[in-house]
Amino acid sequence: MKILLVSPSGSDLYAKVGTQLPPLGLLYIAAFARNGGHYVEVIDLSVDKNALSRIHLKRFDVVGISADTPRYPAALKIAKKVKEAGIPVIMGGYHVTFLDKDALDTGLVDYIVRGEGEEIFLKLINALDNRSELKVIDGISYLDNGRIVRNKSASLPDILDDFPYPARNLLPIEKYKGKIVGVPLANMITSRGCPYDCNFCSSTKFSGMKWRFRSVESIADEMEVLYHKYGYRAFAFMDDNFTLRKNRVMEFADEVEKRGLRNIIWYCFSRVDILARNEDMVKRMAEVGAFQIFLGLESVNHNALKDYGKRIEFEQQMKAIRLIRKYKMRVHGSFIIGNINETEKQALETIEWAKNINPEVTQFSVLTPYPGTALYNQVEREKRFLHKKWELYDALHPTITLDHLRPEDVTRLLIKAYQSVYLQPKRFYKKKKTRPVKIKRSKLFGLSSMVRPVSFFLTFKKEMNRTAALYQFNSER
Ligand code: B12
Repeated sequence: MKILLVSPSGSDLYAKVGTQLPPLGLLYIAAFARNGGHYVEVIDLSVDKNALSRIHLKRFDVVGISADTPRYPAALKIAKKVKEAGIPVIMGGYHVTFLDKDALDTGLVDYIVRGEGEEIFLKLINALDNRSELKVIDGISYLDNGRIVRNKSASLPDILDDFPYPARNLLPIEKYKGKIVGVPLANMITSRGCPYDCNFCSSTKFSGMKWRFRSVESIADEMEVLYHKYGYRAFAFMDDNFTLRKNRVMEFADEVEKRGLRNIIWYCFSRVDILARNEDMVKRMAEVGAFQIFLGLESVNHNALKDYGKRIEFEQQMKAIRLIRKYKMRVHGSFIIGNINETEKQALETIEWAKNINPEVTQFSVLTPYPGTALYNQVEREKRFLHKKWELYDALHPTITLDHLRPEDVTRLLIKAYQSVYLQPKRFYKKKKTRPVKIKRSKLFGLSSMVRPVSFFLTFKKEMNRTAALYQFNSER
């Protein structure tokens, strides 16, 4: 079959802060389909905005589209064009996994692939190719005479080492501007699943409680390709829990050294409790290039942490930050504004705390109910939805009614939060204690690291003002 895979364009704001990266999920799907003998092309509208109008859709037998929640409306627009060309549409990704019926009811989507899509998509394509039975394919939803057929969920792939690498060569990789401290960044996934199940996060519902992981040899093999063939020196491990098992991190460090992957820097997601109890692991990570660690710090308020189901304590938050800095790495701290019963005072306490910690990268998100999460179900139950304008579900816009804060308060607090952290004078003059990077980086890095926070803040504020007009705050409660 001739397959076109499309990644809709995301918010420009994320690209502006250096997170423009190839869509790994779609590239995994592409690799599987290609290995299954199909012809595949991929377009990513975030880097090539006009790709769709250039492409002759009738050349393809089927078009697959990714849809996380904020990009779902854009995904539907693409689906409309594809359907107008008479080509069947398959949609996959977080949003449609949980709201498959909504998508099918639009009449713009023929099949939904629910959950991790590699094996399911290939089976579906083969079935369409051979005109064989769809009801035996686990993990898909479709309409049959106007009625939704939701086949049972597929079992999650266990042996990730057998997966082909994402088909990066199907995209113009050099066009991606994702960088860390000026060094171009390659993104990778080394594990799937999460046993923590925080109430605002989609990962556990999507990928299961069981943590499935690649061997350190498999990770290093892919890194070698990225290092030698593509020339990358910076890596971002985008799994929810790169550090879940200490032994694997320690073995990974040995493997990186054994392979001679020198002068690299890397980034990963972790949890404060795991770091706080494993100083030896933190030290070892730094020795083999760990440079920046993402921590879901969320809130300084104990009750909020409890509501989020984070299972972390203040002491662990502070210790993890101390350890990261002790070994001269950078903290990427992520905070949440707008817990359902948060007061202005509590939100300001978290903002003040963030300002004091002053993570090198600081991210504030508005608590947002993503489909499939416990939070979404609570908001539905309590009738707290302000709107379902999915494009505004980007964690920068209010979407729910809170007990004490109005939507405009949340927006004001979010602006204040970014302003308090990024525009504080010490960010501009204080010497960084991070270990030096001995890798060639873009010439303008020094200048851009000064300008970027200001430019980010101005763009962010403009975006806030632009979108404030988009909603009518119909607080029904
Ligand atoms: C990296 C990342 C980003 C990067 C994206 C850059 C990039 N191209 O990788 C950046 C930093 C920009 C980003 C931003 C945001 N992100 Co983000 N991100 C992730 C993260 C950590 C990893 C993504 C990844 O590579 N996954 C690995 C691949 C293999 O999985 P995948 O992409 O989901 O693809 C699989 C399936 O979804 C499915 N599939 C996907 N597309 C298709 C298409 C077809 C046709 C088929 C059949 C199947 C299919 O099959 C794929 C293979 O198994 C995930 C968490 C996670 N564990 O996935 C969150 C996640 C995707 N992000 C999320 C969110 C909420 C956001 C933000 C909205 C808010 C924020 N502040 O984080 C923003 C805005 C995004 C936007 N679209 O504008 C949520 C999405 C929830 C939802 N319902 O939409 C996630 C799941 C985090 C979470 N746990 O809640 N993000």
